[in-house]
Amino acid sequence: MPEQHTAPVRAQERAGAARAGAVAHPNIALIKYWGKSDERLVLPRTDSLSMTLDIFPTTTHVRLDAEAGHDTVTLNGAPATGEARRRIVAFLDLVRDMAKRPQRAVVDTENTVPTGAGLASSASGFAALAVAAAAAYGLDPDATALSRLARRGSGSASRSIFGGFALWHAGRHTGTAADADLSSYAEPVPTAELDPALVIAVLNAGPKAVSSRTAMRRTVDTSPLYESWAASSRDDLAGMRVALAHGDLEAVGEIAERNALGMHATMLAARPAVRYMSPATLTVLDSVLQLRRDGIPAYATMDAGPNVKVLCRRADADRVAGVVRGAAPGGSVHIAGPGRGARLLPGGGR
Ligand code: 2P0
Repeated sequence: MPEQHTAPVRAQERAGAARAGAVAHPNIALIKYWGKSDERLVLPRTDSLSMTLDIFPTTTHVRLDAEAGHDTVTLNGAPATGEARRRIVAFLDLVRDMAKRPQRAVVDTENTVPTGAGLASSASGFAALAVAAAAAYGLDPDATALSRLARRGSGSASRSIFGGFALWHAGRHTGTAADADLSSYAEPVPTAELDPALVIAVLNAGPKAVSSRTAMRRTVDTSPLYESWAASSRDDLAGMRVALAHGDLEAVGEIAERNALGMHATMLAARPAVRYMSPATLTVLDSVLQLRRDGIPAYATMDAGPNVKVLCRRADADRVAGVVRGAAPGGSVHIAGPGRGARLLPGGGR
């Protein structure tokens, strides 16, 4: 085949494939995303920084169906309904718009993380969907474009495109919507040798009372503490980047813990208050303080739920997990390390 035909043929093959599978992992923010500057484009008020995990993968398959009049979405073996379905269909509409292909899709997603429990299932979910849907619809985005696309599904998903540590840029809040959209994406953050673990205490795997989307909107709109947290989060990010570059786990942990507690303080001051922490959360936080008193570097972070994630050295993870398990006998405790970024499964995923 003459050389000049190679690229178009490949593009045609991609366009013809119409089926793809992808896997992505959740991430836990050490510098939190809490608050949007644009709801439709999912632009955050502040930069955030996370570690992608090596546990709790989401696997998603997307197949185009030229005959179908609507999308079929299955989550963990059951038809998706309500808000979950609406968000996935809106995301597919965006991909269809970009690809200029109208076909409806059959989406099948398996989450291994408890959905809606503040463990970032929307991060792994929309990262896997972005990778699979882009491929199925014949798009060929680079990692930055995939991160922007995943962001439109759920902000934190922009970070799960990448493995290890990732920084999500809030982007420019001035100029056109297109400029703002282009300027907000995640990218990998180089770190010195760190060998970190996150010990994850799942204290209540049930769905949360207030969605993070609603809670962050209420916080920005009503919390008198919000602007000061956003300002301090910028300083925290600068300190975090230095701590990661130096491989200074104690500094990483101290900054992560204060950033998370500050975020929860903004919500407690919202009107009406949003409180995700439960008595079990506080018991685990006490056990983390005790670990530090005993000379083990261990630092807590919490998201939009009662669960606690404890950052420590990999070498200390079993001991930390034992202490956390003792503090939260009703929960389950998991040890995660840094995981890989979102990726296509070979052979269209089947
Ligand atoms: C984070 N969280 O940085 C923060 C900290 C929860 C607490 O990202 O509205 O599900 O879909 O963009 O990504 C949870 O928010 O929210 C979240 P949307 P998302 O991980």
